[in-house]
Amino acid sequence: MKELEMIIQDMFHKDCGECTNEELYQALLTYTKQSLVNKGYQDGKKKVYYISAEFLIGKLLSNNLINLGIYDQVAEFLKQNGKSLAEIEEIEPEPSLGNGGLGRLAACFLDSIATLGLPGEGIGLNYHLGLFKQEFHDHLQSEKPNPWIAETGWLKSTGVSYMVPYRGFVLKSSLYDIDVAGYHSKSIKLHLFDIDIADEGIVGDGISFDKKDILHNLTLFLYPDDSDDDGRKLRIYQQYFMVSNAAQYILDEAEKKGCTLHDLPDYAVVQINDTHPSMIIPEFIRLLTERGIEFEEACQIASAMCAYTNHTILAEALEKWPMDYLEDVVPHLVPIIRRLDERMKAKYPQKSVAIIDENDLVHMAHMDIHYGFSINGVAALHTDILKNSELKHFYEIYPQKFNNKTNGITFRRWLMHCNHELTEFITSLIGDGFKTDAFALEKLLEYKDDSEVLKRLLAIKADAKKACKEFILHNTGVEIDENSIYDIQSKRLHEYKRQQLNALYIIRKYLEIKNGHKPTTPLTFIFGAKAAPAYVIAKDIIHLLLCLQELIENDPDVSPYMKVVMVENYNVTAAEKLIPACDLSEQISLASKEASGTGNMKFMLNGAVTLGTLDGANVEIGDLVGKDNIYIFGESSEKVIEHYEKADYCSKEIYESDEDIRQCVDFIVSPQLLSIGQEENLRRLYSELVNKDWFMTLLDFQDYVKVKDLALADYENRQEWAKKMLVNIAKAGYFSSDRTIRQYNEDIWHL
Ligand code: 26V
Repeated sequence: MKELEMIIQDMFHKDCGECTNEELYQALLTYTKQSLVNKGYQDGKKKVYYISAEFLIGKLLSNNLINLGIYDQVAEFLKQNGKSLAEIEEIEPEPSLGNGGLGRLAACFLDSIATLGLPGEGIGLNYHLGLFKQEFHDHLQSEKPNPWIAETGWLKSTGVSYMVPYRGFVLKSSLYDIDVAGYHSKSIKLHLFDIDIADEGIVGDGISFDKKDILHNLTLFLYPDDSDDDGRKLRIYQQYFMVSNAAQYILDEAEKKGCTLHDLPDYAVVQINDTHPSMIIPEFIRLLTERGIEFEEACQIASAMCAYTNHTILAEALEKWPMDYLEDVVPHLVPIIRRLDERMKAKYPQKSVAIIDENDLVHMAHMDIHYGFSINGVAALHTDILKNSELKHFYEIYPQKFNNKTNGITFRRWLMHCNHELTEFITSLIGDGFKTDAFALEKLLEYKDDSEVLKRLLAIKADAKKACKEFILHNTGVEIDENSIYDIQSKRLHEYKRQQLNALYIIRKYLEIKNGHKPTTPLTFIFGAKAAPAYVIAKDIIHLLLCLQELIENDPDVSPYMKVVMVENYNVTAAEKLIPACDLSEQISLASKEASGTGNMKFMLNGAVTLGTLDGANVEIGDLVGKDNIYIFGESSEKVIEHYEKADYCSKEIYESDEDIRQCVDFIVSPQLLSIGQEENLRRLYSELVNKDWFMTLLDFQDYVKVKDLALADYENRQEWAKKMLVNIAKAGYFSSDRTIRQYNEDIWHL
C-alpha cells in the first residue's frame, strides 16, 4: 500500500490514521482512478457499443477495488490505521443515471464485457440531477433533484466534443468518461455526453423546470415528465443528443482505425437498449450519406451494425413518436425515416408492421426490427411471447433475426461486494473458481445435507438481517425485528408488478392477527420502490403502503407480530443492504408482463427463496431449482393473454362473489386507513381495483394467499429452509451476466 500512502501524504501531508474519512475517500478515489488507468483499456478492431439512456452503476469505490483485486489489502491497511472502508464509502454519492432493471442490466453488462476482455464501451448521457430523489411526506412520494456530480468523482473530462444539429440551432457536446473495471482484467469506458451550458439553477419547486429551455435543461434529468407535449419533445431532444454523439463518435473511432466506412460493420456493432436509442439508425444513414455513401448502401451498413433488445411488451412503454414532434426537433431525420418506412411498406404492406402508422406515429421498435439485424428478448418466456403474440407478424417475416438472451447479473457486485460473509463461506467450501466461472456454484450441492453448512448459512443470513435492520432504522426510523421473516418486494412501482397484491395480503394478515390468529414467527414486509412522478395509481399504491406501515406500527395488538416498512429512495446502495437479508423474495408480476426481472436473480444468489408467478426469468429459476425450492402461484401467461384477447376479466365479479377478497379491498377505504391517509388517493385505488384492475390482482389473490402461507409455514423448519437457500445459491450460476454476455457475443456481436 506504499502508493496509497504516498498519495495520502501528497494530498494531505499526514498519515492515514490522522486523516478524516472525507480525506481518505479523496485519496482512495485518486488511487483507484490511477489504478484503473494503469490496467490499460481493452481494445480491438471491432467493438460493441452498448447505447442506453440509463446506466444504473451504483457506487463504484468498493466494486472497483474488488475488480482490481486490491479490496482486501486496502481494507486491511485502513483497518490497521483505525479506519473503516465501509464508513469511508458511505461518503461516495451514488450516481443517479438510471431508473430500474434496464439501467442496472446495462451496468452489469459493462462489468461482464470488461471481465470477459471484450472490446466494448457504454454510451449514454450525463444527467446532472439524475432520476429524482424520493422523499416521503404525509405518506406520499415527493420528488427532489438528485445531484450526484461532485467536484471530484469518477467522471473524467475527455476534451472530445461534437456538434449536434436541431431545428434552428446546434448544440455542442462535451464527453465525460467513467472507467469500468473488469474483474482481474483490463478496463473499458462508459462514455457520457453532456452540454457545458446545462443549468441546475433553472429547477424550481421539486423537480419542475421550463421544459422548453433546451439549451439549459437538456442533460438535467433522466426521463423528464412526459405527460405533456413539451416533456415528450424534451425526451426526443435528449435521445437525439445521445445517438448523434454516439454515431459521430463511432464513425470517427472506426475511421481512425483505417475503416473506409464501406466496411464499418467490421469495426462496430451497436446494441440498442430498448427504443430510447433507436434514432441512431436514421442518424447513421444521415452521417454516412453526408460522408459520400449512397442511401441504399448506407441502409445496409446501418442494418449490419445495429441490434435491438426489447425489454417490455407493455404498450404504453413502446415508444411511438408523432411525426410532428420529429419535424419540430430533428427535421433532418424526417425524410430519412419516411424513406425507410416507404421501402418497407413496398415490401410488407400489412399495417401491423408499418414504421409510420395511419396516425403519423413513428413506431421506434418497428424501425429497429426492420433495419436491425438482431432482435432479442430478455428471458425465454418473454422472447416466446414476442415471437408468438406481441411481434408475431415480424417473426413471420424475419424468423432468423429473433433470439433470446436471458438476463444476468454481475456476481462481483451482487455477491462479492454486497455479501462478503457469504462470499467467504462459499470460497471456504468450493474455492474461488465461482468468481469467474459462476456455474461452479453447483459444487455447493454436495453440502445439501450437511447440517453444519446449513447452520452456517442461516447464521450468515441472520447477520445480514441485523445489518439490514440498522440500515432500515437509519433510513426510515422504524425498528424491525431481526428475528422476523424478511419478506421483500423491491423494484420499480408499477401496477403490473403488483405491489398492491402484496398490500392486500398484508391487510388480510392484519385482520387475521386482530382476530387472534398470530403468526408463529413475526413477519416483516419490506418495500422499496420509486413511482414515475406522473403515474397517479403507482403513487396511490405507495400511499397505501405508507398508511399500512403507520397503522400497524401504532397498533400494539399487531406490531409485535408484523411490520410493514417502505425504504425511502430505493437505489442500488439500498438494494445492496436489502438483498442479502431477504428470506422470501416477492416476484409477483402478472404472468406475461415482467419481461425478465433481475432482482429475482440477485435475491436467489443471496439465498432468498422466490415466491413468484410463472413470469419472466422466474420460469427459468423454477426450472433450475425445482418445484421444492420455489413457491409458484397464479394464472399462467397463456391464460392471461387469453383473458386480454377475449376481454373477459372482470374484477368486480370476483370482488362481489368472494367475501374474503371484498373485506381486504374494502379495508383500503376503512375508517382506520382514512384516518391516516388521504381519502382521494385511497378511494381512487379502491375504485381502480374494483372497477378496472387491468393487471388482474384479484384474479391471483386467493392462490397467492395459499402459496404464501405455505411458504411461511415451511420457514418454520429451518433446516429444510436452509436447504432451499443452498439450492437457490448453487443454481444461480446460470444468471451470471458473464453467461449472458458470452451469448450476446457468440450470437450477435462476434467480437
Ligand atoms: C417503462 C415505462 C415508462 C413509462 C411508464 C410506464 C413504463 C412501464 C414500463 C417501462 C419499462 C421500460 C423497459 C424496462 O425497464 N424493462 C425492464 O427491463 C429489465 C431488463 O431487461 C427487465 O428485467 C424487466 O423485467 C423489464 O421490466
